[in-house]
Amino acid sequence: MSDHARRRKQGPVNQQPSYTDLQQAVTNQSSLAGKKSWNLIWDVVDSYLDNSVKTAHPQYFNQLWAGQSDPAMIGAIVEVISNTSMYTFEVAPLATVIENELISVFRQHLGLETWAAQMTTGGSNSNFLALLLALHRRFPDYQQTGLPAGTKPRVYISADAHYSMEKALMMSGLGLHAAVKVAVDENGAMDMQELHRHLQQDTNDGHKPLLIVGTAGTTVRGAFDPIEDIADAARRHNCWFHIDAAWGGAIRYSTSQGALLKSIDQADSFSWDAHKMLGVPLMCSMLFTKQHDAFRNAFRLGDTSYIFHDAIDANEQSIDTNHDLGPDSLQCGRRVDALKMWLEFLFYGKEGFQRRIDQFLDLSALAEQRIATEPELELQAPRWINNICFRSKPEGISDEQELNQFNQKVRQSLMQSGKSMVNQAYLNQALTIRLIIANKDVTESDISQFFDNWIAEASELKREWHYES
Ligand code: ABU
Repeated sequence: MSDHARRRKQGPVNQQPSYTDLQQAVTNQSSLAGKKSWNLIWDVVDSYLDNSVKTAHPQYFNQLWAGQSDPAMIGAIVEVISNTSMYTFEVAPLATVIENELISVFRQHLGLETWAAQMTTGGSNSNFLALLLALHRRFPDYQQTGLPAGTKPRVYISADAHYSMEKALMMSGLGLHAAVKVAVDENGAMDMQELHRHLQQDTNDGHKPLLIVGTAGTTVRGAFDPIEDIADAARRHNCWFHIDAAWGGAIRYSTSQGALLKSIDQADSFSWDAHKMLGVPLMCSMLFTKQHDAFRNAFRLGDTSYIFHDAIDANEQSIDTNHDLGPDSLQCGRRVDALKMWLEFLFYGKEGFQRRIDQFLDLSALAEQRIATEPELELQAPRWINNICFRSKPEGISDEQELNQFNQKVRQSLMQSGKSMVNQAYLNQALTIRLIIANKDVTESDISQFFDNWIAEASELKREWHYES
């Protein structure tokens, strides 16, 4: 296993196997089931790891998470060995204490010392929970009766916000028609004039503004919505203010950019995925809220006497049952996501995290400089943090559709050759290459290598392009 872990940082980043080949291999494995063969198990382990994308590779820039860290990886393996669930102290004693301590450490790092917090299954889940908290505060009978008849709540998100908020609206029963997508400015941040206009218009039309979601680090541009202005608007319209900082939360550690999050204590809730920039294995997510009884009010319900014994056994001195984390969670079974993060923190400490985030931002500045010096590359959006949005703009190709096709092809060729993996997205109608620097092992030479790879592939394609046309 350790051999595999080492190899995941070397060689091609991706084997790009075909679906048909993989399906054939898996079907063959299936036909060998039931023989209690350890050889089969190890063959599958080898095949699985050999055919996985090497997300710890220094040429993997594809997602908002990357890399591999030994303390965290050990935590993830130990968590599976212990195989327990976070709902009761009874079955997860040390895990409960570690989770509480980890939350306390992160509260302190983020400057949210007095807030309540819980671990969730991911950023999408945190955003859904934030919506439920907002609903419970506004409609105290929500648990029993759902929405009062005739109420038309509205939820405000920026046009660049993560799609999970729309799923949350669907799951809550509010439906997508409750979503108001607020336009963004030229830097990708929520346009405050537009937000005010929508709030006023909706109030006039009899809707109930319920929740405003500000994003701290949008998925494509890495933009930060104006926190203080949104907080002010939320106060004036009696809205819950949630900050989705799944991606950008770790920027709090940055010595140069940490101020982007300086006013987060003005929000009602704040979500953060530590598995993104802090590089621990997925998942490791948290939801923080200023409203101390919010989790209890929203999530405590049902007959739980079969599992949470604190009410029943309160007088039995011999059983310590007052530390269960389950009652305030939306899940029943829940993994011990805290352990891997706890080991990572113990190993690197706050200073280690600060150095890591500063390094991401330094390398991002380097990438930006390289783009500026290359005549056939262009930066497509101002850089906020460690998202770099660029594209090739080769001489002789000016049609926007053709540029989209060209850049998509370069990306695909790089991926197919296993040289580099980088993602694509759209900014308005223009395809953009989204380079994410979130692997603590990436160095300056890896960034140079990435651009060398990109430019070589683009030059080759440009020759073919002009030849064919
Ligand atoms: N939860 C957002 C992750 C998306 C990405 O990795 O690009």
